[in-house]
Amino acid sequence: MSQESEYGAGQIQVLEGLEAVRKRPAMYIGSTDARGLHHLVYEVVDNSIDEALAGHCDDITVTINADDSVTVSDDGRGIPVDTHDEYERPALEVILTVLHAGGKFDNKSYQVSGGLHGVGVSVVNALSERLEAEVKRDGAVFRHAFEAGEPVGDMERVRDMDDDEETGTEVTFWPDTGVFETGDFSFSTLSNRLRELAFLNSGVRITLRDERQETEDDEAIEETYEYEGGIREFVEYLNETRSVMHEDVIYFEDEEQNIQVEVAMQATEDLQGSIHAFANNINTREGGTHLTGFKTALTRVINDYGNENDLLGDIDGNLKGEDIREGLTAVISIKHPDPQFEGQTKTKLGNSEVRGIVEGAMHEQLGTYFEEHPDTAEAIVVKAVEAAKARKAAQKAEELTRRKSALESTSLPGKLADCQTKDPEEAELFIAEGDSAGGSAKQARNPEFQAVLPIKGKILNVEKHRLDRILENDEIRNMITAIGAGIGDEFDIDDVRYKKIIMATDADVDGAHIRTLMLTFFYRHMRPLLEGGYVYATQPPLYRIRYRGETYDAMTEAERDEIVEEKCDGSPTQVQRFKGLGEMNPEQLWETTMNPDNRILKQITVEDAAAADKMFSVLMGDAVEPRKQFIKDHAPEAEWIDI
Ligand code: 0RA
Repeated sequence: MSQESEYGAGQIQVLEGLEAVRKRPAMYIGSTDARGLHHLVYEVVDNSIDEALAGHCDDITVTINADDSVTVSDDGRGIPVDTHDEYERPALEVILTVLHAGGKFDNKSYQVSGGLHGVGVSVVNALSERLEAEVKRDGAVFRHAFEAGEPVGDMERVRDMDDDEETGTEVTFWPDTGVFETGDFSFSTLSNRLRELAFLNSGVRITLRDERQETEDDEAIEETYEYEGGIREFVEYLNETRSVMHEDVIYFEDEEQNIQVEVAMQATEDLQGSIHAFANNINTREGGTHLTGFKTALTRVINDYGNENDLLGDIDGNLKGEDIREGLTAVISIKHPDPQFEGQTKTKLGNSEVRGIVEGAMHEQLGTYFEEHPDTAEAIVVKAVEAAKARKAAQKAEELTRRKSALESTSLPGKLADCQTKDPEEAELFIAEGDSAGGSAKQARNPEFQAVLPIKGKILNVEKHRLDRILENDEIRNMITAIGAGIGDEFDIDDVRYKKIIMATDADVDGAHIRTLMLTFFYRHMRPLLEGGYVYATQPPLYRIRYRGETYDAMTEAERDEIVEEKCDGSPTQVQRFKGLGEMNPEQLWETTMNPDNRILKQITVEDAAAADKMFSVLMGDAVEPRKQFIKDHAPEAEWIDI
């Protein structure tokens, strides 16, 4: 019997759709690494958020179960269960098996998901070994299960409920281990995104539970995010460790042409700005029309205020946008019925009408705010004037380095041992802590493609200095010239000389500190380097164990003990502890840390700009108490700082 006679036309379409997803998962969820894995959760949560935005849901719970499956439940209307006309199957089954079916069921006046990868729950289903859905609606509980996206049996009506009004959806899925490179959900990754969603959608309560490990009192780890103040509270959260220049967060909202605009901002004494733009709950890292509208209006309003009140006397001409944005924390969030996402990572908002709407709203409302709060307005302008002066000083310093280097025979730093290849794709730069590690690395390296730049221990904490001071620092200037792509606004990723920039620091507290200082510098002044995944950290072993002519390396004490027991019958010939890279001889350094065949590198990525910003401001800023708390909270993971 041929397949065609077994299945109706609708069923064939379903199977073809699922197969397409399983064949090319990355097309639907971006990737099959940890990022893609977490995306499955976001995809389901987005549907619950849509229910919340439509006013039907206020509680969402995400549970990482003990068996590494995830359950998302909400108290929305419940996925419809009545029979679908075209498919002659329960709507629940159609929504979970037909690509993009979700939106067609409801004339949702406002559907926010469907943005970046908004592909619908059917994609999650296709990429899960198993998925179970439980729906409460119409006075009954319904269940349906799927394997690899295909229904297992028919939807069942499990029981009637006493309470006719009780509704909701609960989806549990077991990600397909054959599709994803990892099945390990990260509490902190989920927590950052769910917290962000709670900030962006005020009033929604989102709970994250982790049932994989229990705490001392047998409780699952649980956090709840609920912010009545929405993005106002987001800005307060980002500014927790910064000294703010005015108590209240400036906030306004507007709606035009069915486009909702919200802006929250607060100026701080800090030097780092922290501006985050969202469209339909998606972090538009590449910016777009909403951000442009915001920046244009901000620059104009502040310059107008400065001119009218004679506050710009000390500088020629007007303040530049970057002067004004120094130390400014802002969140811009728009919700659009038909968002256009552009750019390399589809995180740039393209809708041209948005620019004028945001600009107009900002101009009017910020103008009014300044009239009503002249002290705040003046403080902001005075700070921007200082920033403009520092910018001009930095420009001079930059011109100086440029001119100086042009005069020198080679513009590369003298301490750099460069590699032979000029192809960035192959070239690696090891930034080594201290002259002894640097010296060893220079001997150990393969000079064809490995360059070594030793830096003196603690580089400048860039979180606390403006660019003019930063450029006076030799270690930082050496890094800038070695990497070769400029700095700050001038940074051009296409000019990088190495596509692997490897921080080679010791596996101790000082090493962690130096890594953090370097990362702060990369994050604040060469961010595309991190976004492009060009930054790595070495993970040198802590122990080397010898037994019967074999050598084993251990990254941790536990691993050492395991090797001693299992490989050396409990009595190894030698156990050597490496205190630092500088103590390894060149051959050991090559074998353990530099040889691409053996070494373990940790790629540093920035998943979430707001979380990274928060981390750097807490770790590197002035406030001491929040830093202690942050380190306490993250102590188990603090050995490696993941941003
Ligand atoms: C289609 C139509 C309706 C709701 C939903 C889908 C829905 C989907 C999900 C996914 C997770 N939670 C969800 N909650 C609802 C509208 C149903 C109606 O008109 O009653």
